[in-house]
Amino acid sequence: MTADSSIRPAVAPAGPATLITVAPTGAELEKPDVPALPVTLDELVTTATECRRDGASIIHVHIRDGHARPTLDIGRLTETVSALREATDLIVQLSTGGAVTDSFETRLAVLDASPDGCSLTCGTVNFGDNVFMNPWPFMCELYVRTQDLGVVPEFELFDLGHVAALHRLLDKFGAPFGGHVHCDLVMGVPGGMAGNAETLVQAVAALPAGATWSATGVGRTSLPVMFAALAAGGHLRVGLEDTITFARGRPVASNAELVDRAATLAGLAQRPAMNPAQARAMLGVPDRV
Ligand code: KMH
Ligand code: ZN
Repeated sequence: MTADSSIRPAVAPAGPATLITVAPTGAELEKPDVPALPVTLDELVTTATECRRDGASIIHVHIRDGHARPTLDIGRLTETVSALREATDLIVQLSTGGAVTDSFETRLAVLDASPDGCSLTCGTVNFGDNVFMNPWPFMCELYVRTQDLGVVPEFELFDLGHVAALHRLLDKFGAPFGGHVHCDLVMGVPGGMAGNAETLVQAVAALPAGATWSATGVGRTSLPVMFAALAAGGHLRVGLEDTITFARGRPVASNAELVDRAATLAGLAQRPAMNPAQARAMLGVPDRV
């Protein structure tokens, strides 16, 4: 057979590249229960470097104190942002959700650490036996602060009602810093929306026009949500914050293996992992000066 530029490859690219976010730590797990959890700055930087190598473009960051307990200490957060920037070109997204026990005041102050981005949850949700509080006035104050300080928010949606609250927020205050709306569907939290393909399709259909989105399935919903997200044109978030079991009876050995699996599946879907520069362009996150 002769080469012919009009012959198309048998497997055409299925869509845009895949943004992979790693959420390595969270605020709920304890180090003795999950030894692979990065809780020191050194462990976090090593994790970030490995995850960047394996296909992540964003790191969603919760930090711990000297006793490995969750903290929003502004000095530690600032040091963490600069250490991650020194070691990698990942987009550094700080959690403003913190732990369910954190005050609104300390959650708002997270932005003073000058991250590239932050999470912004669009409503209160039952969270296992606890309640993750995000009342409307708090959401508004946090959103306006992201606009004033030039931090790109990622809208965390744990429930379909959060999608409605996102529309309300954008209607009232306009576009986010960076000009682009990117959401993360956090699925399968006990108390939030279910982690399955039917729910994902409903949530995606309700998103603002032009928004991009990632999805993460908590616990055993991790794989169904990942496959559904890839099929529906979405992006992926993985990490120990959301999943501690790699396969039945087999704990996750490292965040990097979750990123590696996500990148492999994205590649099989003909939507390979994007790099941080591509992610910045898609999300409207400015280059670092
Ligand atoms: N730790 C949860 C209570 C976020 O990072 O913005 C909230 C959370 C969401 O993880
Ligand atoms: Zn988080």
